[in-house]
Amino acid sequence: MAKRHLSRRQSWRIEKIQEERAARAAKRESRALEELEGGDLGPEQTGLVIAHFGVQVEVEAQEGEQAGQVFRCHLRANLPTLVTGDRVVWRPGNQGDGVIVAQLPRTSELCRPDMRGLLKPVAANVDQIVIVFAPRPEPHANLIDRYLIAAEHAGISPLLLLNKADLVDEENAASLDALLNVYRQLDYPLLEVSAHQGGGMADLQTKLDGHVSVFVGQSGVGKSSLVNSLLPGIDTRVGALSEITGKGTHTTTTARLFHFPGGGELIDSPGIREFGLGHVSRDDVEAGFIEFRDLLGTCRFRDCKHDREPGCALLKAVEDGRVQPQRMSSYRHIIASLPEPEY
Ligand SMILES: Nc1nc2c(ncn2[C@@H]2O[C@H](COP(=O)(O)OP(=O)(O)OP(=O)(O)O)[C@@H](O)[C@H]2O)c(=O)[nH]1
Ligand SMILES: [Mg+2]
Ligand SMILES: [Zn+2]
Repeated sequence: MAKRHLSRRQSWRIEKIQEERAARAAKRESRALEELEGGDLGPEQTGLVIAHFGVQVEVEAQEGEQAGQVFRCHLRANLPTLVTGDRVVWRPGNQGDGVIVAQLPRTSELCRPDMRGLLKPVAANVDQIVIVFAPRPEPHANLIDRYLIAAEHAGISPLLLLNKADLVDEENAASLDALLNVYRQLDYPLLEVSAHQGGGMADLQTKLDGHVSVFVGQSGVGKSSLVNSLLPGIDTRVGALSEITGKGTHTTTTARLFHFPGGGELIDSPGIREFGLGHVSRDDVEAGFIEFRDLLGTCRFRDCKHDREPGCALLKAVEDGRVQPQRMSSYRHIIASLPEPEY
């Protein structure tokens, strides 16, 4: 479709229509909430947010007779943004609806900036980030490094997961192996699996048992397919790659939490186009490169930018082979993409 240039008047109309639509939705929501609050609400109890839909969330009851049942809940005003994995206090209403009263403190929070660069939590209370990639769509080391920084920043252990191992062929084997080697050398845990053919899936299950994990990665790498393979009967939606671009088609639209029968939880999240790191500082980025840790602070100049300064410990380490050139260039790329610091 050809891009149409909208006149200012047209853009203004569209914006106005969207505003009116949002206002109507907010009004409907507050009426629904009023009605619930006016009726007979059950006692306050704890629950787990298992999915998020615009102004409402799905909460799984954790106490009493209804434990395990799912309720569509409305949010009281002034609540912080809730995400999948959040623990909440809520009150059941009638007909499977409920009201969230409070958010309980989080033990961890994985965040990423939204389109406007504002920090947005993606999942709460997880203890493992599974960074999924595949031979197709083509993996980007820089994206993996960004996830690793976010994981280190949030204090959550990462697990690197190459899915679609059945698609490794003569053409892509060498470059994939080079990519995997970068992370093997850094001692990051790494698994190769195929959601379709089942290879490696038992090892993956062992790594997930007893943990609260979140699957992250580009659209189309097979996160939801992995969920379906691990949890027969779940049947969450998967989508083919675009024939034109070879990229994922953004099939999963909301993060959703699943339980393993033997204990542990898994959150499937929507794939991303790009993972900005607007919320971290230069120091955070450096801390996210674990192989830099012993080197930081040992450059000749205290304010060394590790660019071409004499006596730079990082540049020396690259020369000596202690830091991999690929990681150094990834580091530079990420630093260059950070917003200018404000003084
Ligand atoms: N060959 C092969 N294809 C796979 C495998 N796992 C998933 N796929 C295919 O990859 C495509 C994308 O799978 P999804 O599970 O929807 O990917 P996703 O990561 O959940 O994508 P988003 O929800 O868009 O983020 C589908 O066509 C799957 O059938 C695998 O192990 N081998
Ligand atoms: Mg998906
Ligand atoms: Zn330096």
